[in-house]
Amino acid sequence: MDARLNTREIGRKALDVEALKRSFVEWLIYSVGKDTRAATRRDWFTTAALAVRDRVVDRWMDTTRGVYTQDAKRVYYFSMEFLIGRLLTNNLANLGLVEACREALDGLGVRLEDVVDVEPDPALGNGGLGRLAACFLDSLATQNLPGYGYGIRYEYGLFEQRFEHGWQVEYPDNWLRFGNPWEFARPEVLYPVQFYGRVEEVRDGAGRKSYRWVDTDKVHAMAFDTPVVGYGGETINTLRLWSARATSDFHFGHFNEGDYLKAVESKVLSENLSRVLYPNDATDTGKELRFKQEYFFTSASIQDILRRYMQHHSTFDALPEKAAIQLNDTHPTIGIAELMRILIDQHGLEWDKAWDITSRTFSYTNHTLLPEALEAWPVRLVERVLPRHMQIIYEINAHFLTRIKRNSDLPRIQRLSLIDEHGDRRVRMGNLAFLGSHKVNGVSALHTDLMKQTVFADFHQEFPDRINNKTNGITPRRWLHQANPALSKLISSRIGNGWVKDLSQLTALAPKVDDEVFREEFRRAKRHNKKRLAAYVARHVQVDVNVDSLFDVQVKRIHEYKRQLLNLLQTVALYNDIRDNPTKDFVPVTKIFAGKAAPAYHQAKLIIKLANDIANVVNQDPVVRGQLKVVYLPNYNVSQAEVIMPAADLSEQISTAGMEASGTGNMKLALNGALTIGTLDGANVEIREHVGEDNIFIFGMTAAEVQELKQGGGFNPREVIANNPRLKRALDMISSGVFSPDDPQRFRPIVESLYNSDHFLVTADFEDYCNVHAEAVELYRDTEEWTRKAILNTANMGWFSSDRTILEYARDIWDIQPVLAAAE
Ligand code: B1H
Repeated sequence: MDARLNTREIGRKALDVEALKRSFVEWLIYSVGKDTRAATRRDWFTTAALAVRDRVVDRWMDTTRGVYTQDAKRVYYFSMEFLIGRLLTNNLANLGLVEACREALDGLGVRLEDVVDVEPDPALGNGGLGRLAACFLDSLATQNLPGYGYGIRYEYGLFEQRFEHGWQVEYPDNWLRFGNPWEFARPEVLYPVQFYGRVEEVRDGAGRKSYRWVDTDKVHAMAFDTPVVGYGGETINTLRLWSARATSDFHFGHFNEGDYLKAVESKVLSENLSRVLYPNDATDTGKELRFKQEYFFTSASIQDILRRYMQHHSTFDALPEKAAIQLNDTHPTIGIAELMRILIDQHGLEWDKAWDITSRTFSYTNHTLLPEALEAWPVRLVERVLPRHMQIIYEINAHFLTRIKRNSDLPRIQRLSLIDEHGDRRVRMGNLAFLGSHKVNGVSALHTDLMKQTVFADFHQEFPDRINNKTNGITPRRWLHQANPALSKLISSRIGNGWVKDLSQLTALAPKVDDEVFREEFRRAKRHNKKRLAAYVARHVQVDVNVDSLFDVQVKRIHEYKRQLLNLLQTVALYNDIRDNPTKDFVPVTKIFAGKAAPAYHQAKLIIKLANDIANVVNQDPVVRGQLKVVYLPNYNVSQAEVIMPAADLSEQISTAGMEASGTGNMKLALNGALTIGTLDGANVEIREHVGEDNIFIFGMTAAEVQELKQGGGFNPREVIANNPRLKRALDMISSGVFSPDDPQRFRPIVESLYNSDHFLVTADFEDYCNVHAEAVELYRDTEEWTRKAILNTANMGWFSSDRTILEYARDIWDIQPVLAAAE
């Protein structure tokens, strides 16, 4: 890049370097309290972060001031998870200061890479849902859109995964241990959040009823703000996360009874609210503390939004024109009842008025159709924890059921009701979210269609304009510009750097498939990234991988529907092929896995152990002659993904059709030039449309075929296995202990579940998967052809930028416009 800077830019950069150097020394001495000789790498990280943060503060205030003075409509993204990843490189890159910072640190005898590496990776999310929220924040800021993230400042993020004898073991992620230089604590931004207690009915002189929620336990929500730096540094938005702080008037009951210690104890316990992120992805544990977390952050956020709104307004009439609240899945749905409560109980609005304001303010994104993930809180729990909200939910339900009674029979009414009356009664949060929102969206075209056909079929019939699709996207800043400097530089050298803000410009690369030099350079970038990953693998799992082998990557949460097991069975079958043909020349393949399992998800943890046991046997078998290696990288997180995505050749997106709502790892891999092998599920369908069916490997049953098969009840995995000798052999090996000689029975539960039900249709798709996989591996021999397809993937993935997604939300759901920052 340096060679292409003009003299003005070189001059500016020199100034940046000098200024950075001065401020590094200043921060190190006066804030970290060390001199350059005593400073550790961590001290340098803190120093660099504080100095960079310093450079965004002015612009941050300009942004806030601009939005405030124009009283612009803002969007508030409510999410239990923000998987933001490390911020030093991200902020430097978005400010255009990476090279200046590198030089400034060099001048002080410090390597930027060493400093970047000690930054804790904030793991305030589980997977795709949390990472999507983070990509959206980046896109909102980059497009100068006034958007705030609201969530929880978990003291412990997602657990750290280690392998002990190949088993996943979880360790606490104490990411705040050394402080967090990016955030600003706001002890003055404090809101009370109430729990428990009871509801009193009061009547005024005219006999009008109103309600008071009394005898509650109170906790304070305290704000912590992190600046969100848009690309170019023009707009700096805010991520506001809440931390629980005990109040002095906690546990009313105990103090009255004179039980001082009990009262103090419950005060201390109240801060547990923001202690830890629940480690479930696409499942719902139904724990009381989780429900309280959901209410805690939603209530604080709504109070904050209303306070801000009231600075310009004296009635609530214009709230929907000034604030859009987006619910990231059902987790913050209790906010609908909370806004109703505040409008009615605290401000005396009539029901219909309050409902109109509320439902025009909220909108809801659904991220999964898996039944085990659809939140349904027991009525008894909601009643106890939030008694007034339970009343309000009943009343919302009563109004709605009155409306639909005219055109519905009893089963339809039961399906649409907010209350599931089967067994112990539950509040269906998806139904509440749907009803309380003016727009409801799915996250890929297929997923949105399935929402209409299945979970929300009745609601869709009742409100035909409400459901709309917003196919997910990923930010090109982190996932190409920052994570893949080699490819980024190559792209910019040919088409300029406009693609960073407008990813559709990548299509200009498509004609370059015929340019031999470009293909060679494209391969060189990939090889560079594969070397980087190989070094990472050697450092973390001590496996020596062949950089010229095909890097076949499946990285994501471990879940049966994602079918890591299908990949492993194919791996065993390939291992057998190699052993059966000891002289044959196979294309060397490196299978790379990474991903965490929910700590209580035993089957998923057993799959991890299976992968590690297979890796052990395969990697040590001399007959394999390095033609197959299996690697499982521990502790998958955003930083690790940044090393893996640019290095992949083949991207495994092999979920049972109809089960993966969208996927976003699929987009990161394809954008970085990996070819996809996948089912027609989630966003894979749209990826195929964009990259072209010649440049993707599709296999397996379609969602419609899966539906049909399940409805017909005619699927017999035993028969499928009996008819496929390669599959049978792989299963026999696993169940007889070939990979677990120390405990031959270990994997029986996995094999048995395939024989007995195979709920995720692993056996049904096995043969097609193996055939298509073999086709992909064969193609890899043809280096030029493979490169052409890889280039066409990168060139045609521009549509999957989260900038495109966010502009669609802004236009169709939020009705917000860009705002330019206002200097003072
Ligand atoms: C997705 C979740 C999720 N869908 C419950 N649902 C959670 C559900 O802690 N919980 O209770 C946490 C997460 N996450 C994912 O969202 C989908 O599986 C992906 O397909 C999708 O790409 C992603 C973003 O839309």
